[in-house]
Amino acid sequence: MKEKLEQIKEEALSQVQDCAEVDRLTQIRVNFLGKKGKLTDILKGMKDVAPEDRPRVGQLVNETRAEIEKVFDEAQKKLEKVLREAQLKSEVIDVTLPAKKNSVGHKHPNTIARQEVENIFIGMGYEVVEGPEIETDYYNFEALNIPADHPAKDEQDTFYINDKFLLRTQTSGTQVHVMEKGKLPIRMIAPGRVFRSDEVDATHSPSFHQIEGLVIDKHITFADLKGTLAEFAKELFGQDTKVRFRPHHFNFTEPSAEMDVSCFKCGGSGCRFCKGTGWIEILGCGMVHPNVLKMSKIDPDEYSGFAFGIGLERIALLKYEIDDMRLLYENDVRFLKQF
Ligand code: 2NM
Repeated sequence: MKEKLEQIKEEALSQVQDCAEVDRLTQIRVNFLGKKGKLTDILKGMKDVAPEDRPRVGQLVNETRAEIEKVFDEAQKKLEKVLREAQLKSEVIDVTLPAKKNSVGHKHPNTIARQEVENIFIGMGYEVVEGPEIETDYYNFEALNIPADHPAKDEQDTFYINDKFLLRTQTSGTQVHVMEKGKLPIRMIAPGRVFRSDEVDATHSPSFHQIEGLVIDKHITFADLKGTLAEFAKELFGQDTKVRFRPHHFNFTEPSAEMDVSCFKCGGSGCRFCKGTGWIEILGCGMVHPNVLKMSKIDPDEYSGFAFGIGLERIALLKYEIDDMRLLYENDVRFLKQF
């Protein structure tokens, strides 16, 4: 009996030593210690042992069992430790690696320019109002004192949807909507997309953006227009910026003018940027025509106002010294993300 136990123990030890997998170890454990295991078989042989020897033999079996169990437990712990270490090794994170750069996107140069212009006028107490891109002939032309036979109404310049509706060629329609509401005074800017049937080139596109401004109150004069737009130019292009007004014609304003700013590249001495003139044209403006006020039910004897229109792309091109408007629309991210 004793020899048999020794033999089983030796056998178990040798199998455990050779075992490198937890599953296999469990199998071996069952083979030796399980209900049908080798050690259990031995216990079945107890009935053949002389009764006086049974306690001693029983103790021996129990001791052997304890020893084998101990060996199994240690082997299992060892194997599990090896497994754990292998897993940890495979999951190692190098915290010293540089982080991946997060790409968060950026504003389009048009958006930057629009927000800059908006913020200057918001700072002067103006309201930002957006209107529809599809207008009626009345809001885009008639209400702005542009008669039916005016060349600007020509099919060549305007995208007509039908007899009544068209794609707005300027944002002034939005100003008319506000004037019609009759809440005075008005201090507003109307930014937005406009459409003209133009061929694409470095300075033209069939769709571009405008910011038009409108002020209506009692006693508004051309001096208010000049002071306001001179201040705007200084805030946009720098405090040293000078402005000049050249007479012009718009149907919706009288008198009308175009405003130039002193070249912010050369300071006015003349350079390639301002084509040697020292001045750069940036907007059209004027005193709102009495006919325009009347059509929107505002009494021109009581109220007067000034208005202006700025081409947004032109501002963006000037500010960022881009020489071709098409670059703003081709959406090459490598180009756009520079600004
Ligand atoms: C310009 C130039 C001058 C203008 C006029 C109006 C309105 F609706 F009040 F009559 N809004 N914008 C205006 C005046 C626009 O763009 C070059």
